[in-house]
Amino acid sequence: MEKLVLHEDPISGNCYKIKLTAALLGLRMECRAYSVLHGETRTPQFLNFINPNGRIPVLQVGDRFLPESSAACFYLADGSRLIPDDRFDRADMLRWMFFEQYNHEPNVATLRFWLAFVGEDSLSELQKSLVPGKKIAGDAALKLMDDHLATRNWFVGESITLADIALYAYTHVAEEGGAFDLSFYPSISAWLARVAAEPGYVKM
Ligand SMILES: N[C@@H](CCC(=O)N[C@@H](CS)C(=O)NCC(=O)O)C(=O)O
Repeated sequence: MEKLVLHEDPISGNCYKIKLTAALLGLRMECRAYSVLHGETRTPQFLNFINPNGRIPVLQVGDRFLPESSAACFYLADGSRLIPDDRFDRADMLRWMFFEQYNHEPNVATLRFWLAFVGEDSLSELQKSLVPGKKIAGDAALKLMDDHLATRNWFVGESITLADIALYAYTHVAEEGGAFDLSFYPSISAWLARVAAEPGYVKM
């Protein structure tokens, strides 16, 4: 495999998904840190050479740049045990990764970032007005996950896949900032412990 460099911010769960995928697969990857809070992904240099979308994570493979956490995880895990062999299960794994990006991350991750890192007093009026709706939508996503996990150990199939990694990243830190209480979701809590017990697991 070509040299791998992760352009990241250590506070970001999107970046952690890629680091956890690499760790579970025993892949070596260099990390370069940028501060989202200080706007370091919005410099002309970053926009011109790393990601015109101004966001981390970006996985650099040799001299090519791959933004979007799900795409980067897929690149690393292609052909590995983290992607199911079965055609339906493979599509079902993508279903949960799309769910994570649409229903989970914009609510659970955004509220963590706003409340635990930006601070409630520093939010704009627009952001403050969005907090209650994001809390309702985030709890709906967590409830759906908890119901799914009530009868199974993993999101898809009989072992950990990228679906679990994608959803684990922001779920295990969902309580940071105080918007969510994981004690309401016992099946999620048991699943979090299963992920953390995987050989090669690394903390965020
Ligand atoms: N859909 C993208 C989301 C990336 C994203 O939102 N990155 C945030 C940090 S987690 C960021 O770079 N924010 C900085 C900014 O928007 O200026 C992914 O999954 O990688």
